[in-house]
Amino acid sequence: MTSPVPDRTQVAIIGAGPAGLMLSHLLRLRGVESVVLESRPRERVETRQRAGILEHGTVEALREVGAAARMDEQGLPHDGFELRFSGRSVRVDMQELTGHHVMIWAQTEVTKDLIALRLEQGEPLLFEAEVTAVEDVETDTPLVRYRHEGAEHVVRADVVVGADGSYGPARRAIPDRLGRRFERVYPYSWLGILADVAPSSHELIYARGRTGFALASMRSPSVTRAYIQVPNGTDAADWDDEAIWDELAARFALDDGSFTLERGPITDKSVTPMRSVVSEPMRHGRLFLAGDAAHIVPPTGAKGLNLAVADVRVLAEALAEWFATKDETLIDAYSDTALRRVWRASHFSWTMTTMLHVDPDGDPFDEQLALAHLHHIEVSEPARRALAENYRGLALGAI
Ligand code: RFL
Ligand code: PHB
Repeated sequence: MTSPVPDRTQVAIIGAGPAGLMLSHLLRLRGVESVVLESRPRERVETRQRAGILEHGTVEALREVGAAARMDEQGLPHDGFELRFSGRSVRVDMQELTGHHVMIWAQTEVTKDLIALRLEQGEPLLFEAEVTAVEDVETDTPLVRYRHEGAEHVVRADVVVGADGSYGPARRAIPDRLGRRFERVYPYSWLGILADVAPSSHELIYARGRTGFALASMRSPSVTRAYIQVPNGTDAADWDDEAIWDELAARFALDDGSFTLERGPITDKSVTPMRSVVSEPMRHGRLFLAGDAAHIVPPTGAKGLNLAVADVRVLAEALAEWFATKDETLIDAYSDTALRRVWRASHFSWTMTTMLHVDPDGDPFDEQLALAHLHHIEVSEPARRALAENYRGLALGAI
């Protein structure tokens, strides 16, 4: 049976998440062909509730590839965010402290626009195409095997990119003896909700409540996104709507009574475990890893999607240079270059996570350290600036 997409290409990309889709567009702009294979149906990829915050570099990349029109019209630029603890509030003014803002624009919308553009361009992107093996990555003609509509197919390429998320097969093509894996599992999870009600605050609120973390975010002026810390193993169905709103209200409460939480119908509930993983190196022979395939951060720092896009911005440049000149300098540097940002983001995400969550196995000493950290941010402008600089993300090349 003939393959539904070309069976020979320059770059075979596994995964149509933000990393794979963005890479396909950046490569096309640089004159490099690619094929994108995605195991899930299109509708599933476009509706998975995930990230909400885009750094400036991610916004720029969407503009560069021509997938920013809706974001520029409907996205919500945010100049700052709030931290709450001990019944009081501190504002971190990113714009004033760093000269940059971030954009609220959901991952679902990012992927919708990247997919629509790719299909409009008539470029190869196949859904329900599950990659089952990545082979020959130590040769000049690596290949991927995939299954589509019950038939087995092969794509041969010059390069394979594993942008297949945290459970994809690409990483397994790197022999264990050549790599290292670093992992931190946190002793809590997030219960996330979407609700048809206007956000209670015009900026995000990250709160360390007495009983745990809470985050107030949004998807639009009429849709609230919020999260609360819950024990690992929690089933979302065990939380009824009233209990979620009560817990959010308690964790965001201010001593002066000035905060009111708006409640409304909850349309989506899900639980996300909190963990951090880094797999090194991000390259083996002709296989390159990008995004969650190589690293995961807990969402407290809003870095996952932004790291995925930063990886492929570096990778697209490196691959384009190599295809054009056969100069290997940039592709050889890819893993180290990407990992410097990954570890910066891992440290920042760990800092935000431990500062704002209540560790169920912790003791009063841990509690006081977290509060001392928050208090430092409250009283010190340099401390706020460091936090703001990490949150809005360092420019490409600055790390
Ligand atoms: P993805 O998005 O997981 O995409 C990988 C794709 O690969 C496909 N795949 C395969 N395809 C073919 N064959 C196979 N064998 C395959 N195996 C897998 C998958 O179906 C999938 O479509 O990874 P990518 O592109 O690296 O993007 C990473 C981001 O999705 C992730 O880091 C963020 O969502 C993390 N994240 C956040 N990041 C931010 O930057 N800001 C945020 O505010 C933020 N909030 C969040 C988040 C993640 C969350 N969850 C649910 C983990 C909030 C939450 C709750
Ligand atoms: C979200 O809006 O989903 C969101 C915002 C900030 C985070 C994590 C998630 O840190």
